[in-house]
Amino acid sequence: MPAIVILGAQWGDEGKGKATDQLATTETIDYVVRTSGGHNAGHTIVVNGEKFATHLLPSGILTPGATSVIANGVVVSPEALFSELDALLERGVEVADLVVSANAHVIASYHSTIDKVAERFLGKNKLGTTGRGIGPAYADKINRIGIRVADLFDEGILRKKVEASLDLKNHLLAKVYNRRAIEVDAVVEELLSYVDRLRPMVQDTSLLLNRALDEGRTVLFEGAQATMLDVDHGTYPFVTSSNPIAGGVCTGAGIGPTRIDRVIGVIKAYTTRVGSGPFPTELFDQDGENLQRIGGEFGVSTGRTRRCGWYDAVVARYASRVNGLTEFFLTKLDVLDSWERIPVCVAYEIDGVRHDEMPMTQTEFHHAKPIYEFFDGWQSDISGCRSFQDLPKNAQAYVQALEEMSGTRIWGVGVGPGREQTVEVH
Ligand code: 2SA
Ligand code: GDP
Ligand code: MG
Repeated sequence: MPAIVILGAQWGDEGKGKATDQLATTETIDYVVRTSGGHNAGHTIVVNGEKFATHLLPSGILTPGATSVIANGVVVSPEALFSELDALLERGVEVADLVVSANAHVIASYHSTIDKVAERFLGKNKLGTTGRGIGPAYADKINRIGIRVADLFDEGILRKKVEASLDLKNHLLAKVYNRRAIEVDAVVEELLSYVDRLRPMVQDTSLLLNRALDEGRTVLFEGAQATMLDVDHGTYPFVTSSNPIAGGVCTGAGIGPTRIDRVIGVIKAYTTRVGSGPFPTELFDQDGENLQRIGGEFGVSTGRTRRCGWYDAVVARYASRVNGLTEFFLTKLDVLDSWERIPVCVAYEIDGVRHDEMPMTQTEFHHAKPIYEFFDGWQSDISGCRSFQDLPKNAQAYVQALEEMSGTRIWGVGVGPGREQTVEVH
């Protein structure tokens, strides 16, 4: 299977890092590629009981033998890139080769400054961004005043581009946000300081990946964020500024859609969300607190508490559809071990009308009330199960019911964070 996509089917933090790592243990993966987002991602991988988190780096960086690629669709903070790499090296990890696209856009320090002041300015209407400068960097890209990795290698071009980019921003900072201007010299100097270390990593990654696929190599495209955070198909404006859906892999890597063989949607056995925005199955009671505590639901990059709710099959069907999923990887089933009865949202009620599919508008989605079906819990510890048949009958029934209502078959089920804690379904 040469080209495989792994992506988030809900609002992020479904366990994409674990799914990627799981795949790498069963297939020989030659390339692990990030195609969207930046260091706002947070993927956790537990290897031999040791916990690793990646943010900008593909989680394949922990798989020696596989080449990690940061493709053109990613926004790259060189500072974050090297501090993340150094942190792994300091822990004595054998890191994989890393390639960075010449066309990827750069996040400079001013992008995160603007991200943070804009959020503060919005007050209670804030989006709840990670403050990492993701939105402002993508805005510059679309406004055609972005800085690309290749620009760092020509000081003259870099200076002109930084000047152009800061022109309007400094005006905004002074007039709207009442802030000091950002100095061009300081920005250029900082960016130039990364050049020597970055240069050997930079390649035409579209060419690299297409050639790899021509040669029958296995390429894994690792998603960041998730379907419901997609700027086109998510809960706009409460979304990230990129396209984490399967289509984003093509634009973000420079490969055609016909090259993709498998699209795996990672989905939790319940739902979480960080930041602002609608979330129909969100719980504000003891069940929500229990999911948060038992599931350890804290942001990997910012440490923020994640909002928690029950599994939403409408979201799952929507993710199946907009991504053309070939399978789901269901994570965190073990978190539900102690419940006697588990609700699952099968449809929404919106202004008195039942909706089996995602409503067309965000106004309707904001008013969506979950219609629940209830499943018997299994009330036993499943973290030691290693095959589907090992799971208690009620857990098997829960997985089968989710599969039936979610639109795509379930390939594997996570019963714990560890590399070995996965059960294959078929
Ligand atoms: P941004 O910073 O512009 O991308 O924020 C816009 C929205 O996207 C959400 N977002 C995320 N949601 C879940 N997980 C994310 N990554 C980290 C993790 C989150 C963390 O994996 O744990 O550490 O807090 C992520 N990144 C962006 C964000 O909450 C906004 O709603
Ligand atoms: P990602 O952003 O999708 O890669 O997910 P995160 O790493 O942000 O969050 C997922 C969290 O769930 C991590 O702490 C994982 O170690 C953990 N995790 C993943 N799969 C499972 C599972 O099946 N069971 C349990 N208990 N934890 C899991
Ligand atoms: Mg995460």
